Order: sequence, then C-alpha cells, then structure tokens
Amino acid sequence: MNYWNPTCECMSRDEMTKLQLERLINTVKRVYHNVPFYRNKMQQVGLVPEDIKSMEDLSKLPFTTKQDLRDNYPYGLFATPMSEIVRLHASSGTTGKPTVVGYTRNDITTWSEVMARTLAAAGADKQSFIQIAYGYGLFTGGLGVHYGAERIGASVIPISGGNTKKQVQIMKDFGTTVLACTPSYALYLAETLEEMGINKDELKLKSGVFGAEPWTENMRKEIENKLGIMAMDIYGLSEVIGPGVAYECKCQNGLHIPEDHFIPEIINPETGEILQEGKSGELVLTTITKEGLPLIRYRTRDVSSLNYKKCDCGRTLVKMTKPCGRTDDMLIIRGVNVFPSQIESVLLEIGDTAPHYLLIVDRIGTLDVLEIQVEMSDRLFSDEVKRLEDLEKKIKNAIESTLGLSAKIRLVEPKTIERSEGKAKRVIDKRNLK
Ligand code: DLL
Repeated sequence: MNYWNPTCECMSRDEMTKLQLERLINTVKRVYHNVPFYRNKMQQVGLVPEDIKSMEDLSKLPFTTKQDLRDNYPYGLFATPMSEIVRLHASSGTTGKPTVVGYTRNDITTWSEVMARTLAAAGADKQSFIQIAYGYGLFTGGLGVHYGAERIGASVIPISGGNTKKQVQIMKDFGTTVLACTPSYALYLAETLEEMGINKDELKLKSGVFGAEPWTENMRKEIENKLGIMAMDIYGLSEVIGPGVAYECKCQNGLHIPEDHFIPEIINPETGEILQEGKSGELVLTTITKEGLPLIRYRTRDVSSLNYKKCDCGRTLVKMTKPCGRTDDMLIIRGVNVFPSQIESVLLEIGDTAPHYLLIVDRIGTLDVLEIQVEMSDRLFSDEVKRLEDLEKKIKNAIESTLGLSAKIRLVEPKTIERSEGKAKRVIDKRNLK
C-alpha cells in the first residue's frame, strides 16, 4: 500500500533494532571523535563510545538542546569538514539567532529518501503533479519536499509560498494532484478558490501533505471537505533534517517515523525521565545516519506519544501522535495549561465560524485575560445580532467546559484576521512574562 521502500518501512522489530544499534554506535563514535562539544559532554558524565553496546545504553547519553546549537553558532556542532557540506539551511526561530544546519551529499540523499517515503504514503507517484507551496530558501519545507518529489519521478511545480491567486490558477491549469504547504495556507488557498469562483471539482487534486505547524483533526476535516482531498500530516524540524521526520499513511492515525534514520524517545520535559509507550511527553530524536550535523538525543520541545503496534497499512515503523504543540508554546493562563490547538479544536467543533482565529493573552493587574477572536462566516455576518450573541455564548461555554478556562469571545468580520502563507501566528501574548 503505497510504500516507497518496503524493506525499511516493513522491517521486523528485531531487524530494525539491530540496524539501529549498529548505526547508533557508529554515530556516537563519529561525534565523540569529530565534535568537541559531544566529547566534552560525554566526558562530563564519564562515558566513552565503547559504553554504548545496546539500545538501552542510548539513555546514558546526555540530551542536546536548541540552546546548544545556538551556543555553537554557526557551525560548531558539524561533524564533517566544511568542504563536505553542500548545503546550509536555517531554522525559522523567532527569537535569538537562527540555528544553522548543514548537509553533506549523503545527507541530501537521505533527505530525498525519507521525503520520497512521505510522498508515496500520500499516494504520490510518477504520474503525480506536485505543487510545492512551502517556502523555498533557508526554510527546509520547499527544497525538502522538492527532493522527495523528484526522487519519486513526479512532475514538480516549484511555486514556493505566496501569490495565492496565481497558485490557484496554476493548480487548475497544470492539473496539480498533490499539494504541499502549511495547513493554514491550504485553508487560505481553499478560500481563494471559492472567491475566484472555481469549484473544487474542476481541480485534479487528490491529496495534500501539510505540516510545519500544529493542526487539529477538525482542521483536517475542514481542508478535506473544502478541497475534496485526503489531507496528510507531515512532521519535521530543520535541526533533524527538515520535513521527512514523520509522515502519515492512509490510515491517518499517527505519523510513521523512519526509524532506520531517526530514533525517537518520549520524555517528561521536567525531569528528563523516559516515558513508556503511549504516554504523552516531549519528543526526543537521535539521528543515526546523518553526517553533517548528527544529533544525539535532541529535545524537540514537541509534545507527542509513541505507538509501536503494527499499522493497518503494513508498516512496522513506530507512529507518533499528531504533535499537539510545543512545550514552549503552551500557554499558562491563570494556572491552566492550554495549547492553541485545543482552542482550535473547540472552535471548529462548534462549526459556525470560519477556521481563522487569534488568541490574545494579556495581564490586567494580576489577572490573566484571554480574548479569542474568531472570524464569522459570510453567512453568519449577515445574520441578526441576537444570533451572534448566542454564538459568542456558545463558544464561551464550550471553551469553559472543555478547557476549564473563561475567555472573552470576539466575533470579527470575515477576512479580517491576517492569512498566512507559511506558518500561522495564532497567539499574541502581551504579558511580558520573560
Ligand atoms: O517546519 C520542517 C517542515 C517543513 C515540516 C514542512 C513539515 C513540513 P522548522 O521550521 O525547523 O522545520 O520547524 C520545526 O515546526 O519542531 C514543530 O514544532 C513544528 N512542526 C513541524 N511539523 C509539524 C506538524 C519545519 N506536522 C517545528 N505538526 C517543529 C505540528 C509541526 N507541528
């Protein structure tokens, strides 16, 4: 069922563990000898590469964090001479210096491989027309999908982000079958399609690979209905490779991690303790084939859990649950922990509004206040005031009963919340907590 590499995607657990251990041992040796940062960290806890003999020994190794990458900016954690690096990308971090990542020629091959698996799982093949509306540039989205699409032999449409009307026109004229962009941009495209008077049935779109930001099951339904496609979640982060770190299959109930390249763990973010299968916590990833920038136990800050049961699609690769947010994106409002995605889920469940919203958190005196701005649908906008007030109340009650949080709801006019062409900005936190 749509495998790109059945040998690796459907390998038995024993074989996989054997392969992983061999690759892990090599990676640890390589970073110990080539990267002073890793050598120092291992020496601090009294470890030498020969101590890593089984998969359980992975937990002896120290974690690596984004701060470590920043402290060693730009190239301090690279494990090969710069002459072997054929590409640099950088993370889209909004605070501080960006983190720089480097790829050797083999790393680009690995990236193409994991992205080919991602696209094949979404039904793409040589006959596909893949419109890549992720940004090209230092962001890994555009080029990452590009490599996978070329590897598969599909016809690539490298349009990059933005220019939304033109995107729709091209989608129609070129016969795009697979769309690649952020889920928020997919919605914007769907909205623009409507505005341009084009019916989804006039398109050839079959599926989309959406990621780079958290999105809910309700958002998935919205995109699938509006575009008439299967919307697949894809996950990744530049530090680890970019997109290609995990991908959904047609079962759409978790994202497969190519474990022959990346080893996942879930930890309690407060204590660092490893959590059992099924428990939710921070995802930690170790790369075992990367050459340019190998990462040992990298703390992603993304919240997820793991499931090792064989999937109905036949893949044996572990699945991670849809990341619901980042430990550092979690808002704490009057002591209640909330992820923006939980609010999104409630809003879309109610359904009378457009899927565009903004959360504004402020502190008045000592009290945190949350305002949720939600766009009305066109239909609702022309409705009577009474119905709007009722809807505001309904949303307020739903947020209160599901999240235990009282919020001020403000229905705003259609098309007033800024649309995003890349990662959406959903939260404005005015509290100055740092
Ligand atoms: O966003 C790589 C990517 C490009 C992934 C295109 C998927 C598609 P960064 O800019 O380094 O890399 O941002 C990585 O984005 O740690 C998550 O917090 C978030 N993220 C990425 N994919 C998902 C997803 C790219 N499917 C950060 N669901 C990660 C939720 C996601 N969050």
